[in-house]
Amino acid sequence: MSALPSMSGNDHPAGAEAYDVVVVGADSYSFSDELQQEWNWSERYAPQAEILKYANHVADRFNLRPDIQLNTRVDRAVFDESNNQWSVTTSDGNTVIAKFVVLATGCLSNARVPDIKGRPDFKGKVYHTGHWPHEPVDFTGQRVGVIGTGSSAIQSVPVIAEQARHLTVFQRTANFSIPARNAELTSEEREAFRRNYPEIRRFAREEARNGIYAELPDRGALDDGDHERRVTFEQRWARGGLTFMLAYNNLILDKAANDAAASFVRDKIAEIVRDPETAKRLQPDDHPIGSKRICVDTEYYATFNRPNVTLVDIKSDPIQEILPNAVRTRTKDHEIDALVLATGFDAMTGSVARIELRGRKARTLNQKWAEGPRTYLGLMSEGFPNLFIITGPGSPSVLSNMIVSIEQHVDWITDCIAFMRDRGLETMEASQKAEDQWVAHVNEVAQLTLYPQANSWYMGANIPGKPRIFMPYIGGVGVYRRICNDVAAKGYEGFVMTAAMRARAAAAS
Ligand code: NA7
Repeated sequence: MSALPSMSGNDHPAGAEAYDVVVVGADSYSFSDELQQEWNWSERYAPQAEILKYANHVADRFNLRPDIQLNTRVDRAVFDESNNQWSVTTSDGNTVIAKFVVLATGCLSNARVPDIKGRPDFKGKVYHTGHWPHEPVDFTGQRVGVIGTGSSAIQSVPVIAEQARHLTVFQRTANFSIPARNAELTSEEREAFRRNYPEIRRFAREEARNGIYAELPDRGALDDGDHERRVTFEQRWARGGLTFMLAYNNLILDKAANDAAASFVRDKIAEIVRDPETAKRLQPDDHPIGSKRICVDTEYYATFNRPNVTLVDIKSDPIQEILPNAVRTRTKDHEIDALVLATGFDAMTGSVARIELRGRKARTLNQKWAEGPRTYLGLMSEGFPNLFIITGPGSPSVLSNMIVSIEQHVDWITDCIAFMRDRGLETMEASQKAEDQWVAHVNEVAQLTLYPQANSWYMGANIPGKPRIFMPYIGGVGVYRRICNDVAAKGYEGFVMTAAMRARAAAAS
């Protein structure tokens, strides 16, 4: 295994084509061995353009385009209990009748634009990192402001700083970031992947906690002395990437272990950033490392050594309004020509919430989820028959390599629909009891970790008014897969299935 390049990362493209920002690790589809043998990944983190090329290639190679209707927004989907069908209405006014609806609406696809006074009056261009233009963006000669310091900002800032006349970064919360150590893959490394794909895929699906091809050591951070621990963290830092958090098996479980990792990264920031004041501001001190999505970067902290980059701490000097040519904080007007909002997403539930989904008794999913999302296995929600969710809340989802989890859900749902067809079953939905038990289990395991201690988007904390609930399932992708398989093997235990006749009779009575 050690002969293989390490696999990690499933970040979002932040700077898009224009920046050539490197973002995604060797996440790729596993459903076709021919596909994975053919494709030549260029780098450890393929850039946005390459990922888009791959997606287009897959669509063409498997002749998927005839089955995809692009540029179509679904406004509402209503379940008709009299005939057990969904009626799906799109924004162009068309309605489609379907027996099953699968929500593959994405966990980080609903960009969040903060409501800052004066924003509409800003005279320059405003970009959200989640809606980056497809054509190249060039900031040469401009004064640019970036609001936010999550993954998207951390990847964009070094690239924008190279172009901009001046870059001002408005930071509310400092984040932990690990060097990405991106590099071109050699042909030997590519060959090693190709030869070992069966084992790589097996390991990622069945053994890895988060679907990443990286082993979790059987040691905790405090099992090592100070020197050994430092050496281990140094090795992880040198290797780079998200697997820093897998240096020990208890970094996200044990506060003292976590503190050791956090203080190692804080020391690194102090070593890299020359101005002690700026270094201090960049050192996170209000959440355990990894409890917010850990970031990976290329020269993020070093960028603050550049003379054309300023860091503004908007916790102590809050943004008051946006003027036509500046961001006004309490103490100063920071003049800018362009503004980049790297302010994140209404994660996991945001895209689903924008669709008017009506299940039994015309109740909407938003009404049902008013106190937080409720699902059984993340796959279905009681009262919404034949409605499946891909990587929904209550499944490993964003805590895992997304493609591993997406493929598992797609396979499970496909098998389930085939099972129903073979037996003449018409509806399937989560039982109330199974859902309640699963929600309790998801919460219980989350509480065993340090995750709930951060105001993260995992908790819904970045959206004003959103219920604070740890949304993904932390039990691990291997464990979760076994649970889903067991449920299926027991005839979809915890789900209620009805035959066509019975379903109609029940609806009529
Ligand atoms: P994130 O990680 O949610 O980061 C958003 C950043 O924007 C974060 O630093 C926020 O500060 C900041 N933010 C959000 N709203 C505001 C307002 N109103 N004012 C100032 N600052 C604000 O989103 P990303 O796009 O970077 O990454 C999302 C995921 O994509 C990432 O985790 C990877 O999985 C890929 P805060 O921390 O809330 O104080």
